[in-house]
Amino acid sequence: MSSPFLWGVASAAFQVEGALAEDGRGPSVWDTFAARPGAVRDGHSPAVACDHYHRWQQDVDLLDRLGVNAYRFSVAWPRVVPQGTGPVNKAGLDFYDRLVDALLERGITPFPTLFHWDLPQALEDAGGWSSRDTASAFADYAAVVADRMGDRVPRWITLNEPVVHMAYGHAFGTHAPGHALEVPGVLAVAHHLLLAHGLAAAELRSRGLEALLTNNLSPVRGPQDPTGADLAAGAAYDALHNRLFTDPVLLGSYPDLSAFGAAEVPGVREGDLGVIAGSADGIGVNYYNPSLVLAPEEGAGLPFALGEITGVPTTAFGWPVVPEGLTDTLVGLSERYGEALPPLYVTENGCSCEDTVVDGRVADPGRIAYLESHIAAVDAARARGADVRGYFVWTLTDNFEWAEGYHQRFGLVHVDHETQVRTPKDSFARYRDIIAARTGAPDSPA
Ligand code: PNW
Repeated sequence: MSSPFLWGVASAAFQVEGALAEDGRGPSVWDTFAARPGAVRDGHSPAVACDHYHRWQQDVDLLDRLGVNAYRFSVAWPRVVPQGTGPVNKAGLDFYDRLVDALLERGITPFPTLFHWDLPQALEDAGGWSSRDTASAFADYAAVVADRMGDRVPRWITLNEPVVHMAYGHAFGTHAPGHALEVPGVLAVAHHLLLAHGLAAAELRSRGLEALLTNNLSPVRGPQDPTGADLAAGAAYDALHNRLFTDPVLLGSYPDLSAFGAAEVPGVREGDLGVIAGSADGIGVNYYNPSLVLAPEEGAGLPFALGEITGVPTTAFGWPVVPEGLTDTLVGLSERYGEALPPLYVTENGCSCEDTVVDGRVADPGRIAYLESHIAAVDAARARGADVRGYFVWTLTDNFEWAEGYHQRFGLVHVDHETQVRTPKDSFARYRDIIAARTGAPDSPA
């Protein structure tokens, strides 16, 4: 019997939980980074976020009302292993254990992610993702969590969006841990993230569990009349954004990174690619928008430049709305990787939109249009043969949007961050109706 198509929503521990110093949680790189003046817009604090750590039952009730059959959340490494390695914090594991049971009681499949950017600060102090040891620490932590919940949770995502964590956290310095490394240092971070995935996948699989890797993918658009230099720039961007983490896992080799002046990826030891190759039982795709890639100016630091996609609507975040980009991404993966590609899951898709309160209702027509068009884009990809097994809206509740603080609202549920009152938006009702209409015949791409 094939399992039903998963209709879900996604969240991440640091963005919703709050309670950063409760029940033995250790500090993470995001606790530290968010406290730096200027790091988060208007100095917004993640200390409370959606207070999900205390209000999780209310949030599970919302999931139940929404009618999802799956929920993607992340486990906070610093709650489970506060110092990154060493003693396990039972209270931390208990929290996720209760959440898993509450989801299962309502027929909702838990779809956890083990790392959504909240590295224990103690590991950062020991070198973070620039250190190979962080990869083995991650595998040990994955084993601890799997031993506790693997009896009820068969499918695990190891890392969320390593490309964004690498680029924003370690090259631009706009996300935690806030480093601005040169190309070799950035690529070493990438390799250690991949190694972490591979080692954790081995732990999960040895327990009979599935290991998935989720990344942010962004199909490359060129200018109307591309030159050879534009095409070369597009290929370089594609290698970095879309292939750096996928090629090693699916093909066992790194893409050509010579445009970045990197003859090889630093830190790769004999046997590493063997650990990484074939280590995914599914690929999670987080899709928000395509990228317009152009030839760089002479003497620019990177082999590409990013342009602005015009002529389409934009979200409140300023991101262009291009649903066909999701079809292109899913079909493109199938074409590029063929038989080597495991099942696909759209593990995040959604938008930051302006909400208007009308008669106590939160109207968000922009989000409804976004979701409808992107769900249609998934259908189109499935009709063209892409093996897509699930779709997760980012996100359930308006939450802490990293360096943007509470300014970007991606939720199906409005959260008043003063009172923590949750109000389902119009898009919540619309998504509920879509799910209800389609869970009758879940596997038909209709
Ligand atoms: C993802 N970009 O982050 C993350 O997985 C979520 O935690 C986040 O809330 C969500 O998307 C919305 O931003 C991204 O600038 C951060 O391309 C930045 C980008 C993409 C994704």
